Amino acid sequence: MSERTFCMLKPDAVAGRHIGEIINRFERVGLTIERLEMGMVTLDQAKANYAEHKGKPFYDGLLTYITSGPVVKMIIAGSDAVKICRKLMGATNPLEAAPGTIRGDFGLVMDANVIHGSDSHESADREIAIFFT
Ligand code: D4T
Repeated sequence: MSERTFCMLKPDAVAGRHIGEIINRFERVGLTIERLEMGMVTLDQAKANYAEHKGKPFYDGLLTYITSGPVVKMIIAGSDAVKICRKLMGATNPLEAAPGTIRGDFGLVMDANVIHGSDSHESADREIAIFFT
């Protein structure tokens, strides 16, 4: 069944000039880039997106990092888009992400792990509402 997910290329992906190569990975499996916008994440958007991590030791650094430079926000559509995008992204920690995955190929450390993608349909709806108001 076709569905939509939210993905964001984080500041390190943009600064590293990896936008084209990463987007290509979604398109070549047959997913559709339905909406795309480059810009800064506001502090309010960052807090809303990472509410589940509030109080954790890495929370403040996460907010600082995600608001530190331009990102690319996307709505990606296709069959099982949520799961396929997570599979292409690889494990959260680049140290564990397999070679061939986005984080495995472009990431080095957890603090700057290249890309964010919704982990469920509910998160996708919530995150699309946060970032595409
Ligand atoms: P995002 O949300 O960025 O797609 O990542 P994940 O869904 O794969 O992972 P997450 O929510 O657990 O982590 C969000 C974000 O926080 C950073 N992080 C995470 C960190 O710096 N230290 C940590 O211990 C954890 C768990 C990396 C991604």
